[in-house]
Amino acid sequence: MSRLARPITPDEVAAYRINGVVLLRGVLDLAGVNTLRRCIDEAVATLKQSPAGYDLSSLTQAAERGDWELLQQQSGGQHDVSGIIDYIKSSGKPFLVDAAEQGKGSFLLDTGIAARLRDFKRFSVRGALPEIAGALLDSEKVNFFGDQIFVKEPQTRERTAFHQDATYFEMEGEQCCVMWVPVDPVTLDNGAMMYVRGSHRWGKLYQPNVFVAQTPLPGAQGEPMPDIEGHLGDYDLIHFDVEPGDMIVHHYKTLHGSGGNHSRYQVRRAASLRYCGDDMRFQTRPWAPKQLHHTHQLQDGDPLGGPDFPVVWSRRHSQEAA
Ligand SMILES: O=C(O)CCC(=O)C(=O)O
Repeated sequence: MSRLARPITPDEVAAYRINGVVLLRGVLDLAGVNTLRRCIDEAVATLKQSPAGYDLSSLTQAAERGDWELLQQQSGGQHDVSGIIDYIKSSGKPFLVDAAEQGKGSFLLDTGIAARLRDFKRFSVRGALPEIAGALLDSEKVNFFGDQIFVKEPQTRERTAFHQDATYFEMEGEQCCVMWVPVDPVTLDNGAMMYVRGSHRWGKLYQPNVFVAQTPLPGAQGEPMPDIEGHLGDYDLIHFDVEPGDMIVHHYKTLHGSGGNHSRYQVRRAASLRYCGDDMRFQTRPWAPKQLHHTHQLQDGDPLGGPDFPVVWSRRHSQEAA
């Protein structure tokens, strides 16, 4: 669990609402961040055993070599990997890689760590993070609903394609935020996140993509994502250099992406934690990545609740405790 190192200010709440993203500098105690780092390392060490764990660099490299055997081996878990690679190839869109980078490092991703690691769950559902969500979402209560880890080792060439989280998630509404919590110093050189300022208010739901190319997920509905990578100068992009103890929070409709890791030594490890407020409702999206640990049977329009969407903060309890 992590403690709030300082209160969230009204200016930070306003920045989140207006820009769709806010940097919260020095908001987490370092003991909490150290616990998170240990959890991320444990998840990475056991990535091969996780049905939602992927080494995206080894997959893109296998696709480039045409190693269908390896791609098929990876297809039994969260994603039909070989089907997706086939679909990327038929879309004619390239993998998004920083060409100058040799590609010695890997882009690693896993989903649902809170369901596997007790300390990761405590970090997500108690202490500072639910409290921050309460402050930013202006909600009576906050539900936790999911997590991922994103690791870019030194000399990783794979970018994270610009995307909008909303259409990867089976829900709709406005009160949903995503916390990107780094456990390493991060700058543009080793893969800082970039956000399109104000894009959460464009009134659009974009097709989710495959993360390492602009190709949409098979069957995905929504507006085609603009080619942001190809026209970076046309967008109002913001990024933040961050240190352990900082976090970046974005609205789930804010467009964002990141580059590869060009550092020779500095790994870039982060967790992404997702929280919902009162107005969020369940919405089926058949193309959305499977949440393998979920067991609910919610119908479209149902409020979120139950063990997959636990209530982790409420205004009433926080006022009583104050
Ligand atoms: O770390 C990354 O490159 C991607 C993170 C992301 O897309 C997210 O947290 O929603």
